[in-house]
Amino acid sequence: MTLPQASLYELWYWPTIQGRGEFVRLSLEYAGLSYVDMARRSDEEGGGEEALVRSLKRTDTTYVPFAPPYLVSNDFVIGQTANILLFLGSRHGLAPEDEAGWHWVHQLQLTIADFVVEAHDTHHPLGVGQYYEDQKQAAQRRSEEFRASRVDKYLGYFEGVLKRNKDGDGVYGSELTYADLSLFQVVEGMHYAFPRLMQQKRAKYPKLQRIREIVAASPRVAAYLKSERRISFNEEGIFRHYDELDAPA
Ligand SMILES: N[C@@H](CCC(=O)N[C@@H](CS)C(=O)NCC(=O)O)C(=O)O
Repeated sequence: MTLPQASLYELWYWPTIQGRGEFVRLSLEYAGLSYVDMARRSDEEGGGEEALVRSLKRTDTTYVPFAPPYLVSNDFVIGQTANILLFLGSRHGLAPEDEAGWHWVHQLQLTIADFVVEAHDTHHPLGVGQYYEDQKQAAQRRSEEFRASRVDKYLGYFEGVLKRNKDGDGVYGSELTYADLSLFQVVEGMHYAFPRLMQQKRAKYPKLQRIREIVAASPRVAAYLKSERRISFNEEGIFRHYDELDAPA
């Protein structure tokens, strides 16, 4: 497969949301890799949602992904967020080189993926194909449980992982990994979606707050966050703010 431009990678993801694509964007940006966010191009240039959907029927590879995000490199096409990050991390210095560390960081990324599903299901507990407005009651009940037990279970787990690493600020060793970039995104997303809840919990998770600050201040990510490439959080993505789903005032 030959890329049309001098870019290393094509990223295919929904053009108007951060969603799961953001975990990939953050790794690409942090590592300073050249990529084209394909569906964010204009319709004339071959971008847009329809182009993304059409691209999933691609015939130039046998490795057709099930859903976005997916990445195209000169070698192959690769889907599933955690898998893409494992690939990028291994190739571009964002994953441990030793076997145990390599699997450990992948394991953490898969746990983040589980958390992302649960965060998404707070506003869509009955089904992705139905409007939020048609499942508001169920969303309230689901969010109550999420806030009461699931958030602390996951964030407490990640805080413990960070605390146990005595060699650096991230989840493993002295260097940041793709899982640290993903934890930044999770904390950002949670603050956007559940601002009151996260304000109450802030002091419980100093290591997570620290990794959030470190990633945000890293020069390439800082430039990215200020750029037009960073799509704002909104009510189409995974982390959505619905005031009624947040902790009571
Ligand atoms: N496990 C996959 C989930 C992919 C996924 O659910 N993608 C969403 C957008 S975030 C999508 O467009 N899904 C279409 C579908 O499931 O029909 C991953 O982590 O990449």
